[in-house]
Amino acid sequence: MLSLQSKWRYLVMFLGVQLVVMALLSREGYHKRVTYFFRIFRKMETGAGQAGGSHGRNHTGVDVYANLSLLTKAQGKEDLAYCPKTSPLTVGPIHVSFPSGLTLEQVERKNPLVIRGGRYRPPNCEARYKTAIIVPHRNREHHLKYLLYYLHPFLQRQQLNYGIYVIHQAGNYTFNRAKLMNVGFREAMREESWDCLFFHDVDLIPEDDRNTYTCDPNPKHAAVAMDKFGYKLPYKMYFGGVSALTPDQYLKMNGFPNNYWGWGGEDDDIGVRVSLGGMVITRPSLAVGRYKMIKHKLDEGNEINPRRFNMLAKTRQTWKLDGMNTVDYEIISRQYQPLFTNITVNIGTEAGLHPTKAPVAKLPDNPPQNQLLKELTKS
Ligand code: UD2
Ligand code: MN
Repeated sequence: MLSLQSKWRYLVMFLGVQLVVMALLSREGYHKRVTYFFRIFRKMETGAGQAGGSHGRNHTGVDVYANLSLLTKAQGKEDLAYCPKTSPLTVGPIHVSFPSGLTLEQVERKNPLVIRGGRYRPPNCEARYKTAIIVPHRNREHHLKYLLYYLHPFLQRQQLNYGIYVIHQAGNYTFNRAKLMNVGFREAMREESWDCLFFHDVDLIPEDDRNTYTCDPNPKHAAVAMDKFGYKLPYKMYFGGVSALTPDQYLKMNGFPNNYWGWGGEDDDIGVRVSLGGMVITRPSLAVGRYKMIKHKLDEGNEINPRRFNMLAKTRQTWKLDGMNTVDYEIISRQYQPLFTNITVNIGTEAGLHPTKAPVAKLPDNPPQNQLLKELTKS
């Protein structure tokens, strides 16, 4: 027979076990509530500095560096098996914010497997795809830092063999995004037979790692849903921001135009070239092709091109006469930096590579890019 005292003891033990079970069951829900709360705060903190903030549905996502610690250097293995068709490291939405004080050294430390020139290959399997990222650039070092911070782990999550090329326009003549892309195409292909080239604005950060940086059977427009446009495609033929082509596709449309100086028009010209080259534009879904654009103003030396509409009306007549077959430039330097290959190039002006008289942009006297390059070459 149980005594009264031991009955109480059993009752207390029973209640204790129940309490433990309840605590365990509610832990997940509790955790979710707490992280949700933190995310709201994080959002309030970062939303203030964003271009347009985060429109559309709530899409916060994970840290882009989460789970990359699973990657370690291979132990002298020679014959690696191909990586799986879908990377087990991708998760979907990525959290993107732009905290101040980020340095390139920090980005380097976070990406120990990236080698000189901004190259990477998966340590434990043979990549199925080789992708080059081409970034047209001048005087946007601040944006480049964030792009590198996010793009390196993003591409590693996708188990790609990749390289990042920054095509830096030398001097202070008018900027020409599309011509820089042609330079990037030729110079990247000179180094490696890339399967796919991603033409990438420096200020666009992908927000979902299922947006795979590989090519499709037709030219792909990847930046379909940007915060800047309320996470919608602004118009059907839009081809700006980030696009991806195989070398064959690129050459089929004679590359990009060289004659769009200043802001605007070149992206639409490229879109028209896709169809003139007998191809169609493919796109990821709006849920996956999401990007944040780092807020900025129109740059000095990239003033709106007033002739862009007239030029666009003539693409059908000009695309075979101007493009990859006519691009002329002079390489000033090629530097294999820890996180990217920097190609500084003179692309001249409309009046040729060495114009006697050309309008000159008022760039800062001591452009930050020089400081950055100095800083990098020191280490
Ligand atoms: C839009 C398109 C862009 C391009 C441009 C018109 C989006 C998100 N992007 O960008 O693809 O078609 O319109 O030309 O809609 N850059 C520099 N330094 C400069 C100027 C430009 O590095 O001084 C580079 C940089 O990579 C930048 C890109 O050129 O992201 C496009 O220029 P933008 O960002 O000023 O133009 P935006 O945002 O209107
Ligand atoms: Mn921009």
